[in-house]
Amino acid sequence: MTELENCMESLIKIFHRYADEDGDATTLTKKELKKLMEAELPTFLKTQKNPKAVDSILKDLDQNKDDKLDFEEFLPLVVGLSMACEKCYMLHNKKTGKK
Ligand SMILES: [Ca+2]
Ligand SMILES: [Ca+2]
Repeated sequence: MTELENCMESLIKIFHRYADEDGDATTLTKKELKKLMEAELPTFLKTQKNPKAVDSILKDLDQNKDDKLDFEEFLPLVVGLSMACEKCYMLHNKKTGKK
């Protein structure tokens, strides 16, 4: 498998690992999302000063308003964070380049 294929597989595996906790592996409940973010995105979660960050993230992403995230609803979080990371990466490169 290629590096990108591995990344996609990891993403799917991580989603299902946490989604499976209540027996319904197709969706993440708020509790499962919180666990996933605490374990897999601790750095991002630390930058969120709002203690209800997970709640508002869930609300933002939950398209069909069932208070759960399916894989399709979960992906924009990863995409959004990746875009933010990429910006930081570019910024970081620029900064170190200037020095
Ligand atoms: Ca679940
Ligand atoms: Ca939903």
